[in-house]
Amino acid sequence: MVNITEKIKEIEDEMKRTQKNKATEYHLGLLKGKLARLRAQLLEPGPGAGGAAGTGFDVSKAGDARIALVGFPSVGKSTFLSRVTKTKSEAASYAFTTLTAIPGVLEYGGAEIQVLDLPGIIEGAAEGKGRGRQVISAAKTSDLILMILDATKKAEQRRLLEAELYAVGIRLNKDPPNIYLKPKKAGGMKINFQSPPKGGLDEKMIYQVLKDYKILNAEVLIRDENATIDDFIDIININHRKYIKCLYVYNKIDAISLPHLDQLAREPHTVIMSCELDLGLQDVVDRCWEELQLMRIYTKKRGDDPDFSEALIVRRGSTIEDVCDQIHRTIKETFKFALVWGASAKHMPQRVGLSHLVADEDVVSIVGTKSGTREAMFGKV
Ligand SMILES: Nc1nc2c(ncn2[C@@H]2O[C@H](COP(=O)(O)OP(=O)(O)OP(=O)(O)O)[C@@H](O)[C@H]2O)c(=O)[nH]1
Ligand SMILES: [Mg+2]
Repeated sequence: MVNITEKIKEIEDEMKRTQKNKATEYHLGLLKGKLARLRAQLLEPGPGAGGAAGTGFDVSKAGDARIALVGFPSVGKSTFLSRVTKTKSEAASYAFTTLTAIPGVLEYGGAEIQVLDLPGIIEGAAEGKGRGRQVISAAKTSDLILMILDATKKAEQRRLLEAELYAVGIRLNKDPPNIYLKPKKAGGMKINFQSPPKGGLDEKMIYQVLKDYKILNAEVLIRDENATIDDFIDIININHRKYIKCLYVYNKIDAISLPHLDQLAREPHTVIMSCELDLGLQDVVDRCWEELQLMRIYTKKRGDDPDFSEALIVRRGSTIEDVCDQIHRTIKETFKFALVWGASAKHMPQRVGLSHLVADEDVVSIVGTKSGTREAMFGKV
């Protein structure tokens, strides 16, 4: 049997050789589908995949969220970890200083975020070069990827890294495609478009790729007019896809010119820093917090000052009800009203119900019907 990696290489070569035009569109679509299937096989442990290929490092999740530091060797990942957390991760001028995953804790106004320093990855990581696959598996478990880039290196480093992550099914700063696909036992193919497609996806293409996946009966509804064949292939392989936010962080700006720095800083989802000069680090941390879309809610007992040492962490868009659930699952049963101080309150304090939307750093006091249970209602139980 030909090795999966070799088959992948063959398809990639054929794709490179094939000119993109109307006539080759369907053939290229089919090749993309095959490629995605092989890559999924590569990540699955089992015969042909070379053992437990998809497992990451043995670091348990801790804190309110996890951030993974991903980048080529020597870009400053470990230096960054040592600067923003109390953990010291060895940093040195030679490549591959870090050989395993090193967790640190970033404290942010009462929230605790786990930051994972990872070994540097190299081109071909997706196919298993170096510790690439392990690093990428660890990145897949994170809520945010910090792609650490060396500002002194060529611009293509970013594209190369993105390609590695793409190959293992990580989609950065993107929502899952708005496509409905339901394979059926019988009934043939029912393919519908909510509005005429603009992204080059058509019935023939969908039919052909599904057939290649041995799906002959299915219901398909393309809800997004801009959906592409890549999006459709992602939907077929949705169990192997992970949609993760990514912040691009250019380090070592102490070593580049001002115009270059200015240009980098203008790229979307990008921050710049110098770990060496301790420049821009707080900016990076603030941006991380923003990207995680979390909020810190502080609780207050009646008559006491708010407790700012510990925060309840809820997702953006949360209500008082979510805050209650975060404190204790039974607290809603005796809930009467809540008092809120902070950005979400019209006046201080505002008396609100369960559906009130809270804001980051709000102070909340929950008042229950039974005075005996009040003690249990404040703070983490
Ligand atoms: N000029 C400059 N050098 C830096 C900066 N940050 C880190 N370095 C240097 O870059 C080198 C690599 O730093 P590390 O933190 O070990 O890099 P890494 O990304 O963890 O590398 P691996 O573990 O090998 O993947 C070290 O010599 C650091 O002193 C910076 O802001 N400016
Ligand atoms: Mg390192």
